[in-house]
Amino acid sequence: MFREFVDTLAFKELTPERFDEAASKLFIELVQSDVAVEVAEGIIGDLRSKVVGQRIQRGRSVKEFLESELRATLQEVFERAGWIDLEKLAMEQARQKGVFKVIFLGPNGHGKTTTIGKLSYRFSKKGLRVLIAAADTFRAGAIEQVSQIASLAGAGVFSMGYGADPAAVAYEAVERARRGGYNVVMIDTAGRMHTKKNLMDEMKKIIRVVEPDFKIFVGDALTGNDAVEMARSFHSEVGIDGSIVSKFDADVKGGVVVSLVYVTGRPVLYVGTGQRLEDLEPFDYKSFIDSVLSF
Ligand SMILES: Nc1nc2c(ncn2[C@@H]2O[C@H](COP(=O)(O)OP(=O)(O)O)[C@@H](O)[C@H]2O)c(=O)[nH]1
Ligand SMILES: [Mg+2]
Repeated sequence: MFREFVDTLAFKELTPERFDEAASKLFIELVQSDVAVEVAEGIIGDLRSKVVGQRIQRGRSVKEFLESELRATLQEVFERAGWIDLEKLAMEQARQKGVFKVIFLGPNGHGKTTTIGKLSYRFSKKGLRVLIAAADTFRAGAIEQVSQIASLAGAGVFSMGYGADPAAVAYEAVERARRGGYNVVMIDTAGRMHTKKNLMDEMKKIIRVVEPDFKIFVGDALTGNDAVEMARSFHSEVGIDGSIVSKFDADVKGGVVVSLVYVTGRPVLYVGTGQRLEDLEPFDYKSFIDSVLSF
């Protein structure tokens, strides 16, 4: 009895009403940071089921309490997805299997080819020999672009020209890599076909033929929900292992990272921070959460 009385003095219960009132502001904060609306709804829903009914110390505001719980919820989203040191994985697998095969997926213009150049550059500096498979045989200029990027990054290129079957290019590139003593094959793909179904079918075919060790989605931070929708499609059609978010140097709030991780359950490994080869940084979710929740 006495205990209960002390409790009502010391604590207040977080009722659904109190939660909804305070959470509507957090929801707006998330959306203003470019988190996709449905993802912000999902996160607030997760938060709701976790905290409604909890007792908050009197003197502590509901807002403060929810902010710290939201931080913890976001941390869980990132922790569940895990993090992978791709350079380490590439080195281990190249040692074990001879060639580590990575495929890059994502919409046209989101930064796949540029990102391949940046990663090749990082890998080359670690002593890995990288061969880039020019399997975007669709877009005009794609092969010239990849050749130029490869030569800057210290990587080789394998191409069979425009109009070639992308799966054949990827397959032959892996063969070439095995014979040529390369450690890593990075498969560049087209981001657009005549229809989305054609695109997905083509990606599935490449994946069936080369059985990549790692599938990376590349999404442009500036496009917001567009990148998230495409990531969802790629993930449900072929399954991705992680994402890289490009154009983080532009004035972005970064919520697209939260959306990608939430929707795919896979980590963001790096962010692109410019157009130069050096402009790729391993992604650190802890400092990122601080910047998204700027309260
Ligand atoms: N500012 C900036 N531009 C980028 C970044 N990544 C790619 N880009 C640019 O985005 C454009 C499209 O990139 P590209 O690699 O061709 O995209 P793809 O069609 O997916 O292969 C190019 O002009 C790149 O220079 C980045 O991290 N920051
Ligand atoms: Mg490209």
